[in-house]
Amino acid sequence: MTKGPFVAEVDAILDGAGLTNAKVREYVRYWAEVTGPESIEVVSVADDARLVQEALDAGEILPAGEGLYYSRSYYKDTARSEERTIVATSNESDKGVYNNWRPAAEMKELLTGLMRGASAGKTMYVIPYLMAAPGSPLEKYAVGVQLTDNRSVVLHMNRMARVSPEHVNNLADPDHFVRAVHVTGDLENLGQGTPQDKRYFVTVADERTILHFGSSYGGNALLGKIAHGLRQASYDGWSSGTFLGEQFMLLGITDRQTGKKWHIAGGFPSASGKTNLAMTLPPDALGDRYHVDFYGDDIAWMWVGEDGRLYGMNPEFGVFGVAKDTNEKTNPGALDAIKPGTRAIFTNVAYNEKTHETWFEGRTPQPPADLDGWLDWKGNRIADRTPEQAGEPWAHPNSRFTTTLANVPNIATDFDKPAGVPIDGIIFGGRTRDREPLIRAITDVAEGVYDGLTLGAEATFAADGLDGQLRYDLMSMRPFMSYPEGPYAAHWLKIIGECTDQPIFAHVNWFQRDAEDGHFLWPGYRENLRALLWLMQLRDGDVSGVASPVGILPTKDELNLDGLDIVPADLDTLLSIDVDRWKQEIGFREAHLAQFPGLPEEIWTAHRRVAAALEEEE
Ligand code: OXD
Ligand code: MN
Repeated sequence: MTKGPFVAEVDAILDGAGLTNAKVREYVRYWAEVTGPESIEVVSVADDARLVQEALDAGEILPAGEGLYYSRSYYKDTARSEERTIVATSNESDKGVYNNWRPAAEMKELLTGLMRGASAGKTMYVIPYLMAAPGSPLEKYAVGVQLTDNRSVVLHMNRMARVSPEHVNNLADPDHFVRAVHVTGDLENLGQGTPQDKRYFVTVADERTILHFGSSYGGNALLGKIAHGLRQASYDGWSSGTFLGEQFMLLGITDRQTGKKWHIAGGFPSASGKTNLAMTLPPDALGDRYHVDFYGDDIAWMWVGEDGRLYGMNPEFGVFGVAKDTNEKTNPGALDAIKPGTRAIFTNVAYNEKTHETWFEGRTPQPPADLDGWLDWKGNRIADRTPEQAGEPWAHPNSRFTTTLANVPNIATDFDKPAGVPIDGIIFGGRTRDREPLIRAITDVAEGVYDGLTLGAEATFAADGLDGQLRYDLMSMRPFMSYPEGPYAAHWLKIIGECTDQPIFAHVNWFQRDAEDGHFLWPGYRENLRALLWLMQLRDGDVSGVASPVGILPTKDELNLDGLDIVPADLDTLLSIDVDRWKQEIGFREAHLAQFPGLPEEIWTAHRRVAAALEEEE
């Protein structure tokens, strides 16, 4: 084949960067011809300091203190867009309730059209990445190459994934990598939220190709994270029959007295405290005895190890955390992870153009008193606000910080271990003011999976929350589902069923409130460890709890309450269930599950068993 001038030029760039995988080169050439950038650059994390300087010089990011950076995204581009997110395949039977399925051929044609020539005048960055520790048993599912025309996206990827050409050069199958194409588009003319919306965030799951057009916000633009790490991974895990890719945090607990170490993974719908729990520290009174290790705050891939245990790992290399309400009480570890020198990037928080400080709601009880130099997340001067605007937030509610895992002070020393860690417990927890006790443990696998499928949290908008109904968010994967819910449940039963030493399941709730005055019954935050310790003791047979129709609850004596001041009546409520409320909940759950064709019979059996046990309760 004779090479035209453009192809020869691309080849020279890839040679210069040492990118030798012929299939990757072909992919880069193909999309360079479609998107038409002015130049191409292959990225490695070693280039980060130079790229940061270039982005500072270009005004794309701003200095935010020593070794800290600030970025602002277009004001209509600040969050994931679920309605614009699609999973496409060539097989209509992949259509589920939540995956927004469309035919692959149609989507590829549409996206190619939108992307054609759309990177004109820009640099196309080639980001070879790995969503795993090198040597992981799931490494072959973790390889990807993102193309992006946005330098700030590169800086974020350098923090969120392992980035280097070496991750894609010597693959056993050179064609087995995720093709992840990101084109920003003309953000000011995309009709966001209108009938003419041009944004499309498509995962062509059976071709392992991601095509995202029309955003530079992390959740839509960092393709290693949500599109690959969750949607593609869960599809790969299912189609290979070998693993689960879930929106789960992962932590470890060590009992220094006995030397025991446990690991817990868990799914929490948004605004239910997942990141804070993942990074939690023990309460002061238990700090001498227990140590908590942080592994991951957002994604876990889980598989069955040779010893018959469930293993898990966090495929990410960083944290893309919600800034709002991060403070010394809620998450001191996160504050350490974004302190000067960490090279963290803040997005859409408030920024002081004179002092380079940042601030977001909940960082301190009150915003800075001296308004001089402060700009809100849109870049407008706070001091110029009219009285009507005075109450508006300074930071966007979905403003973020991006930092590497290693910056979190209690990062596990073995977080990078390719073998992953054995999982002892899987927990689910949605923010609910009633019905859910502090913790209820579930030892039956089908009942545990059923509990994950019926995970819900209080709706955040009044309109969604009819009659105290929860917004169901199965396994906290609703926005990331890539294949139908029936097979999804069957795949869960298969993977956990293959374990000869199965993890225990549990449902937790840190947010129960008093029915009369609304106060939180449980203090939350670091105290949450007490519930997890009980769960691990139950798994080890050191406590036995009391049976209830919806699982095993701790007795008051079993829960370690050393140093905790809690009103006895509140504790009674936290450790009991409201049978009438649960009977009503069962009806809601039935309607929720009935949407999913092909749900395994074991799940319906578990549902009926819980319903019958509730009927028998006085
Ligand atoms: C999310 C995230 O949107 O983790 O869930 O950023
Ligand atoms: Mn998430």
